[in-house]
Amino acid sequence: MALDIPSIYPITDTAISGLSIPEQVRRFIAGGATFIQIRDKQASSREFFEAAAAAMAIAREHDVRVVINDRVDIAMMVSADGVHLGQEDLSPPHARQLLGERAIIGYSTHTLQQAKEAAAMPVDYIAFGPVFPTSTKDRPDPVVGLEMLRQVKELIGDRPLVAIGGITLKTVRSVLTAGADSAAIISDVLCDADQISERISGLISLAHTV
Ligand code: TZP
Ligand code: MG
Repeated sequence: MALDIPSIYPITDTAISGLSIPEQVRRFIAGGATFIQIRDKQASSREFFEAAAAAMAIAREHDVRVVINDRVDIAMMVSADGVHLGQEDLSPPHARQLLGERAIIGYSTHTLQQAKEAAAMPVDYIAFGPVFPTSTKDRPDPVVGLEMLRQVKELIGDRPLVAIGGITLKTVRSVLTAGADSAAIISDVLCDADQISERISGLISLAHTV
């Protein structure tokens, strides 16, 4: 069955928020998030594992799904719902072999060709971006824009499409209108640690108007 993914998909970033991963997850959930990615490019493996385990305990209390960025091993150890993989991570077929049929596997793509290849892989959603300029990612791929996002939606058919990169309260409607099923957002949610829940609920309300 196709993955049911909510229109707002927040991702943790400790450097931007200044908060621990469990605390970010707590605030995402308080704002109404139901599907979260745990991402931390700076933490050691041990720190990432411990933070992910603590965040999973919170998510489980609220029936919120969590995918782990990059790390299939940590996703398995903390019994996460799945992983989010990039072009340089373990490939989706190999991750599927380890995680089994029920795990959620998301896959980042940055060109039409990559999106087309992803559609032939055992992935539950395809992320495409950066749709807009972003300063969150080191060495980001070239900006793809809304028109290419539309083309990807046509290319991949029913596979859920997640737009990512530079999405804000001002632009979230545009990516959903262009065909994205979900908007993955880091900095616009985390830029003010005291407003994380409010920003999430504002984004969810906006998404409902599309
Ligand atoms: N992949 C493509 S752009 C990006 C990732 C992880 C960063 C998204 O962060 P932001 O702050 O929402 O632009
Ligand atoms: Mg990755």
